[in-house]
Amino acid sequence: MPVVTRPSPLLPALAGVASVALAAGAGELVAGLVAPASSPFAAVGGALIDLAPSWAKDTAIALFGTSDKIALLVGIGIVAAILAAGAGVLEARRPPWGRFLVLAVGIGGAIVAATRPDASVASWFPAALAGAIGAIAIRYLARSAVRSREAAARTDEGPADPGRRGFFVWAGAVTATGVVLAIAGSAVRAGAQAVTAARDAIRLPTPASRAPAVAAGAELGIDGLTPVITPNADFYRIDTALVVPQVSTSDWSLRIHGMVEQEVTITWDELLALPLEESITTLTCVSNEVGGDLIGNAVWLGYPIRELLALARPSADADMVLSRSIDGFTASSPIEALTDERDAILAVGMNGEPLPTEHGFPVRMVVPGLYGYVSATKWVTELEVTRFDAATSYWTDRGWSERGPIKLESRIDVPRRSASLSAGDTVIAGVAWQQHVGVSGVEVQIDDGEWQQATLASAISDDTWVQWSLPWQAASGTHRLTVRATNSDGETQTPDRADVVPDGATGWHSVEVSVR
Ligand SMILES: Nc1nc2c(c(=O)[nH]1)N[C@H]1C(S)=C(S)[C@@H](COP(=O)(O)O)O[C@H]1N2
Ligand SMILES: [Mo]
Repeated sequence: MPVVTRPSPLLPALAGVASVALAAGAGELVAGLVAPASSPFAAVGGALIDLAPSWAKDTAIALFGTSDKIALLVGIGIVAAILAAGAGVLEARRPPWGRFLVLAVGIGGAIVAATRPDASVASWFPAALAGAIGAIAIRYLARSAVRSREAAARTDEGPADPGRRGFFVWAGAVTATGVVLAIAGSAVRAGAQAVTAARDAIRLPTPASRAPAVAAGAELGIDGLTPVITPNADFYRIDTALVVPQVSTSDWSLRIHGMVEQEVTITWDELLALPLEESITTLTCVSNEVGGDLIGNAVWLGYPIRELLALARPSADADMVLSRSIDGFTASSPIEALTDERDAILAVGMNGEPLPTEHGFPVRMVVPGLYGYVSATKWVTELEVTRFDAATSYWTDRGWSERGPIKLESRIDVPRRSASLSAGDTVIAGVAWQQHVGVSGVEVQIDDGEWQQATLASAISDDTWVQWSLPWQAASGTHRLTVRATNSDGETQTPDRADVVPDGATGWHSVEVSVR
């Protein structure tokens, strides 16, 4: 008969610490990947700094000097370890309360991270995931701790028994995994910060040729109407990158190869030394629904792809250029769109700044007139000159059309859908586009009335969208407003509704508004 003693809390406490180490490491890595600006630890630390009374901050600074933040993180780590040990003991004695405690701390961390001033949409995720991983880990490790203790009590083999050894191996492996994940997380974050810092330090050269000044009349200045140039922060973002690629300018180069007489490779410094041109081009996503907002217009700075291709001397048989990004995305562009007179460029600047990382830093393609999926490769590193019958690309492999010329479309921005406004003088306004063709007119229909000519703002060029407006004497009641554009070839936008797959939506945009 074994001696009855109160079971030692050591193993369950270790189980708790190991589980939380794994959870914290996973949280740090996921934070590094999805929300580089924040980690659960940094978020909780930041919140504590903000919440701490000033005497506490002063004491911390007096005690730790410039290491006060490290001291804070170490402090958070110690508190987390104590909580973790407690959760392990709790889980061993009163399951599932230990699990719940870990999960609750994770959710608390998620709430803190999501409410930090620099939070992004994904900031809550790392801590919540960490809580879930910690809860699962603690369930199994605490149970294994209890079992090995019971086995030890039964066999009386003491500390060397296999159950106990097994537990230590498991707990050690789980802890080590957590540490490795945390290191990977901080490496990812450091990489992202390094690229961001390098980007901030870049001074783009003065353009050799400027875009035509945006005429004052291009911006109608109507409340609620989309501005004619889209600020970078508001520019839509579409890509397949779960993690924004972090490409440093020193690592970047572009290789032009395939059906060419001369392979060409160009580095960042070489590209920046070329005479860069400014151009204004509206980008549109093929997935933009009628009335959708996957469209934006920017002043780009870049070098004509035409000139680089000329250096490589493409074969006359080539009809396509397959551009490839650092993360393996590919786009297949008709070679004529890159070699004709249009402003198809390798862009390095967007609205006066280096490209934002999520818009392709350091270098992307911009091609007027083609949807992004067949032209606008971000983080581009390769142009392969080839043929449509020899190669396909990321989206054409998935059922989207081989060719992606942008379709004629128009959109009502004001009044907003289901807006309610007062009767009397008001205005209907929006944007219309068919890049590289141009818009010559916009008409608006109110309910079943006659189509009325809207006023077009001055177009920047055929490669950009154009604003339009129409004064409206709104009578009370519910009204349906519909818009259609006519392009520079005299073709009027089709009313036929087409889905975005395989080559872009068509149909007229309508909004329903109620007038009081
Ligand atoms: N590397 C890479 N480039 C890409 C994509 C992508 O998934 N990966 N998506 C394309 C698509 S579908 C569009 S619409 C545009 C969007 O560019 P933006 O995010 O700068 O607006 O980028 C294009 N370039
Ligand atoms: Mo797209």
